[in-house]
Amino acid sequence: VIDLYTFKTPNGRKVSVALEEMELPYRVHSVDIGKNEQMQPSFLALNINHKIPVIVDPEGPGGAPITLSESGAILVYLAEKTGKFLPAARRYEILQWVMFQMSAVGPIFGQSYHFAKAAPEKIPYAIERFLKEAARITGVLDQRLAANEFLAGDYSIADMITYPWVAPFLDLLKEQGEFANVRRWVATVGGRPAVARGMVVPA
Ligand SMILES: N[C@@H](CCC(=O)N[C@@H](CS)C(=O)NCC(=O)O)C(=O)O
Repeated sequence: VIDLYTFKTPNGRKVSVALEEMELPYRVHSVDIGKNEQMQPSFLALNINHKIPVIVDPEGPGGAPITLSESGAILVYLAEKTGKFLPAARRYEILQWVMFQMSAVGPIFGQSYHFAKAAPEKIPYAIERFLKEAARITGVLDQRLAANEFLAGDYSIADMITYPWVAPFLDLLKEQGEFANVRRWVATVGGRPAVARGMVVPA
């Protein structure tokens, strides 16, 4: 059984969605980052970068255990372990969109949320800079999804990794654009039972 260390955030839910989609048995360990539990020595032993998600798979490559952080690496690992959602024919396009998520969608949406909602001080320059960039990135996804049902060929880890950030953010970006193709894709991906199950982990 895979141990998943996670919390109710977009980055954590990428992995619970993937585990549900791949039908891999897993055990959930909630790490409350609101209470700084990620700073406890027992968690730092799993990830010196003190961030969820982390998985521990006792049956990793070559049968040896593996401890893995960084959601992009985790999703590639799980896809290769199961042979699902990363087909060879579309591998590099899927990885392109996985990396777009990891380098653009996640970090910029995270900063947008921080400055627009969480920051103790409202800094108009920062709010505008990050919301504008989040809207530009969503516009890129919208263009891609205008001509494609999913981000890269059939439904893949690229969609699983992007959905948990984009679905809750459409509301924050409602003044920045309509993003009709992204909305259609959010409805399709969000309608998958495995996605619905993964998005409520940890309970
Ligand atoms: N690049 C990382 C980002 C993970 C991340 O930002 N995790 C946040 C929660 S969503 C966290 O654990 N923050 C706690 C901290 O930084 O101390 C990934 O994709 O796995």
